[in-house]
Amino acid sequence: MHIGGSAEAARLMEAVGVNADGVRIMAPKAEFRTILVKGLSAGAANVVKQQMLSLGGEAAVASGAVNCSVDESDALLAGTEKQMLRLAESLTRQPFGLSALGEELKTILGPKPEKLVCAGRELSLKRPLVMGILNVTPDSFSDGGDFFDTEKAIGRAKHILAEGADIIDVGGESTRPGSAYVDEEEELRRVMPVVEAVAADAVISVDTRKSIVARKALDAGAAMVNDISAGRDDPGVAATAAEFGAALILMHMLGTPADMQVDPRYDDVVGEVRDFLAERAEWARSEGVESVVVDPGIGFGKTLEHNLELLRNTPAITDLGYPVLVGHSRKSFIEMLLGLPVEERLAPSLAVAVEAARRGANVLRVHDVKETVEALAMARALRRV
Ligand code: 8Y7
Repeated sequence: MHIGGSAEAARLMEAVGVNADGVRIMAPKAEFRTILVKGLSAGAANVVKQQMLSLGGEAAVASGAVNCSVDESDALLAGTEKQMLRLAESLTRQPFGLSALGEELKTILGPKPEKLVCAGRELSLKRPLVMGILNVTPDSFSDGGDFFDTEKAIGRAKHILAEGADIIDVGGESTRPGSAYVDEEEELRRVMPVVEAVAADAVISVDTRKSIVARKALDAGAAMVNDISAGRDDPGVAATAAEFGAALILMHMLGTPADMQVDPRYDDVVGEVRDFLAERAEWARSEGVESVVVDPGIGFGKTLEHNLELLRNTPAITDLGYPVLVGHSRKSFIEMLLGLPVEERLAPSLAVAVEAARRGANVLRVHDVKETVEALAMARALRRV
């Protein structure tokens, strides 16, 4: 994992008085990176190790890889960003499937997305964005359905904006574990008045799995579609988002909202979530979506340890090259760790927001907008980036 290294190094170099060319050349030498590559053949692991050593870096491989007494080995690459870039370049000319690894390393080392374009609006990703949650449902778990009343919901949307939210996520279908199905008329009846009331003044994301709901909300001025099924329930969401130039949030979920928390299992939770998101993002792009956002789906078919592992490894998701959304706010994994009821999960939710942002998350989906904006601003001031 790396933490804002070359940006900090570049800033220090500018302060030293280095010119722009110098910063470009030297900053990659000032950032140390470690990258874990999984499942190389013993031969490939040896090539990677030799290359990395010749570049002055290191590649830690299984002891049996050297004499091929094991078939496979992971490799922990360690070196400066510059050494990693040179490794990527040389691997693209190698056999044993290493050219694909070279290309993947280039994506990981390449520039991170700087903005999110959605329906003609542009959101800068230079700082993490805060997405305020607005559930327009009678059974949402953490606000008890307080905002089901349309007037109340519109008032709440305005409040979320005044608190500094960059985006409002408006949802008419509860996805809490075991929740009931909501038909499209009902979902539209809940969501549309809010979208119509605030779309002119705000970036609205519509939280829906149905393309018909997405279409009506986008038509009324929404700019994003938040699909927790990642297009698996209704593949039409991607073409619909594409038609409006809207951003599409693709979230990982194991199982369905009804059964997802029944004994979720993974061999490698980070790898499986990452591969799923890579596949869904490719699919969305093939449907014409230009602004894809990926989301590990905290709490959607995950144990406490799965959630923690995904949050710790946020960089493995940002490495895909798409903006990353994290939705951790007040979720039950906090209760599993700390035993706190939902109304007492603010402090741990803020800690997760700060740590996720530090690891490269671009959008934080939260209930407590004002507190999250303040926590992120303070944390950012201390990092100077
Ligand atoms: C998430 C979400 C929920 C999330 C995205 C809750 C709708 C449960 N969680 N959408 N929705 N990511 N993209 O606690 O983590 O808010 S519903």
